[in-house]
Amino acid sequence: AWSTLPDPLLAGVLASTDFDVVTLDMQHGGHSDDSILRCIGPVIQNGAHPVVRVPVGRFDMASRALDFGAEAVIAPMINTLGDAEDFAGFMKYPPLGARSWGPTRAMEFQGIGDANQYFQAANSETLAIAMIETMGAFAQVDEILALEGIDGIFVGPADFSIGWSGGEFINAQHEGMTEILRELAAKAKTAGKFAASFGMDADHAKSLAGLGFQLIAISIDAGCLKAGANAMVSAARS
Ligand code: 3PY
Ligand code: MG
Repeated sequence: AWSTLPDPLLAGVLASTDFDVVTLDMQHGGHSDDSILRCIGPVIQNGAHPVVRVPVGRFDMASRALDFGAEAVIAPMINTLGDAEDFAGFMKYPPLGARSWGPTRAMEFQGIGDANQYFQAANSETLAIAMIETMGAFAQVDEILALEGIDGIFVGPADFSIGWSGGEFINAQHEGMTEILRELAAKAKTAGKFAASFGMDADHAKSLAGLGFQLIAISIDAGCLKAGANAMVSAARS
């Protein structure tokens, strides 16, 4: 599920549905440092995995999101190998990266009292997900996937369509991108990583699954609310 309305009650409701994951979106959604801190708890308490998408280049926030209890962080616009290395550096403790110590909330949520227990597991149990959504990123995706500190990629089909069309249009569901998206999911698998993406609706999500994507968002919170409300009102009126 994709959370853009920055409210702990709403994030908790999303987490209580059949979605496995709730992503709190700081890039295009309304989430802030404060709402991330307040929403991760209700997501966990309602049985879903909390993920945070940070704003472009805010790798400091990636570390904070992990400290606050996020299990994975999605970084948008990772356009070069250097971007991916910087992101991984903020996500992983030494010797892999340079994350600074302070996961108070995360340890509380996981019921861990011993600092070393968290420290030993953190690099493998919190996931760094690099967004591949430009042609520059596509050109370097093999190198990005080969980085030990990057656990998976997230293909942003909307931005990707802008680059793929040479700035001609935006269409996250353009059929012409099918093979390149299949290729990206396959590259992730070959590298021993996973591929995630964003479905505009249920049918789009299904087609992404068919291309090999393993973690797929469906619409955004406001879209789910509208679709559910419209379906109920229409059924009642019919
Ligand atoms: C994109 O499609 O560009 C995205 O970032 C999806 O959230
Ligand atoms: Mg995008």
